[in-house]
Amino acid sequence: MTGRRGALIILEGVDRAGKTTQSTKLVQALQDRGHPAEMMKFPDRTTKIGQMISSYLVKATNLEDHTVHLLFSANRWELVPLMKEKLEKGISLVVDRYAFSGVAFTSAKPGFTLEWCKSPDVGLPKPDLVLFLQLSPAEAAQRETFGNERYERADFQKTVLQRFNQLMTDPTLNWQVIDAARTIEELHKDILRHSEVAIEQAATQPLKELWK
Ligand code: FDM
Repeated sequence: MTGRRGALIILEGVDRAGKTTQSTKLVQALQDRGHPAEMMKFPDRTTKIGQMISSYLVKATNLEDHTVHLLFSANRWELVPLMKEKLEKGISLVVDRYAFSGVAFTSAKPGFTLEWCKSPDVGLPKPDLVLFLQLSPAEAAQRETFGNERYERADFQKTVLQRFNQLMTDPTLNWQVIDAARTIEELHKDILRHSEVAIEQAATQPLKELWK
């Protein structure tokens, strides 16, 4: 590779923290500043695997818990060639949810360990930056009400937050916790600042593998 590679930037956080709004704003701001950037989101509901996941999330079908976990992971793996191609071309990817959501949501179900949940995602492209949009359950409750999809329940989301907190103790990853209880513009400024640092650092470093 001769040129600068793009950075892999992930936005994670509990529901209603503003991940989608912030991902969109970040891509626009990076492009405006001359950094090639594109947005992705997981699950990507447009693929065949993504359609199975989507049907499960809207409760049109039921899937066994291990099975759906592996489908979420397969949905990331099927996009890895495309992700690598873009990163190598110098395009930074801003990704709404990644393996961390995968682990946090499944391990919030009874009988699942963090280790088991992480294993199918070991070796995915390693993010250069993971932004965690932090919002307390009380603050989240003041925002609009949950929709009707699977997992959109306050008690379950509380356990998910605990699992995210466990994942964030991993020092091999560049986690940045962002206080999401502020205005959209305040959050955006913070997120943009962290992202520009990550893009600068990633440019001259090889892409690594997650949890390896
Ligand atoms: N989710 C998301 C998982 O359970 N595992 C995963 O690997 C990923 C990426 O799916 F409830 C959950 C998280 C959320 C739902 O919602 C997807 P959005 O609204 O499409 O982000």
